[in-house]
Amino acid sequence: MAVLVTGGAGFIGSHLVEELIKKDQTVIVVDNLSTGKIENLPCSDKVIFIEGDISEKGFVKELFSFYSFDKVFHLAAVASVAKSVELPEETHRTNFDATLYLLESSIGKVNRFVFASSAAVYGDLLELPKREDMPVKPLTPYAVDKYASERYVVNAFRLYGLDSTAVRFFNVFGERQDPSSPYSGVISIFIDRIKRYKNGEDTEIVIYGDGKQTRDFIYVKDVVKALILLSESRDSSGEVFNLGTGSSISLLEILDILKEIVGDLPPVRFEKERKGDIKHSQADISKIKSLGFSPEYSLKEGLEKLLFSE
Ligand code: NAD
Ligand code: UD2
Repeated sequence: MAVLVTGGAGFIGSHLVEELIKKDQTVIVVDNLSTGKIENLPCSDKVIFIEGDISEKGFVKELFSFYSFDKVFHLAAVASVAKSVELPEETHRTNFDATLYLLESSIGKVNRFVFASSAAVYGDLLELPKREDMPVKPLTPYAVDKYASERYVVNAFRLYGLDSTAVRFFNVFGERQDPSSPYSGVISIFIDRIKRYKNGEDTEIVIYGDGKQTRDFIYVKDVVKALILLSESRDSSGEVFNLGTGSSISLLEILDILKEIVGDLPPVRFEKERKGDIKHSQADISKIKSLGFSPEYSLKEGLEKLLFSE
């Protein structure tokens, strides 16, 4: 039986697909290519790409009537918080309705269902590090949809016996993360600017606020390792897990590491702090560690890989 990866042509999804085919799985990728790219996918006869929109109920039904899936990794989403604020109804269809369509189709048919949630569900509550049993405060349509989806996902275990798990990603970085929007992951933007600068372009790094804000950055290969582990563990059913490294670092400290690796950096300009920005974020990862997970890559190793990749 095949494995379904929704959003498999996106940043994180494409790394997951790569790893699944190394494990000799046949992978069906469903993606509407709204932000994903076909070039992100490995060329392999183990990958079947279907262009489609998971917010169309008929499409999801047809997909499940045509294929049998052993596992579903549901990663497709409108991942931009800014877009969810701008277009709440449209993004809700992908970020929430589609989760229900996939869940309903999976009950009684699929052996494992893993859903990509987000640390955004914690909002701006101050207590750190974040544990899964702490209160949540979803502040944007994106965060509300992620939280509602994850409740449906984990409840599907209790109510219908679907082995389902929700994973709250903290700040993921790595190859193929698109740096083109100001709301793209900050590391992808920094690396893009450094590469341009090295190529002689007139460019700069912008820091919003004082640069002392901290985040828990996890390298994408470690995210993939965790997703596969969760999909193989019986103890993860009906549970929510944080996924980060368990430590956080400030933007200024990241710039120090980057300087250590590449020598000189583009000029740095400080801008006003962004509205809605949270100051600090850090995951408590004891729960996922108890299943045997530990991150393999240090931030510096991840940054080096990114800097020296194409
Ligand atoms: P991405 O935008 O690269 O990937 C999302 C993929 O979903 C894209 O390929 C896009 O084309 C596809 N997609 C969007 N709407 C679709 C639809 N209606 N039908 C079919 N495909 C659709 O983003 P990513 O960073 O790889 O994020 C993957 C998942 O992880 C998302 O659910 C995101 O919310 C979550 N997440 C990411 C981060 C991060 O740091 N990157 C943090 C928290 C959560
Ligand atoms: C992440 C998610 C977002 C949402 C949020 C919830 C990403 C890309 N974004 O936002 O979707 O889930 O968490 O809390 O994963 N910054 C700069 N210069 C830049 C770009 C960013 O200073 O050129 C700052 C930005 O203002 C913020 C920090 O860097 O303080 C991290 O920004 P981000 O967009 O990478 O991630 P975050 O945590 O704000």
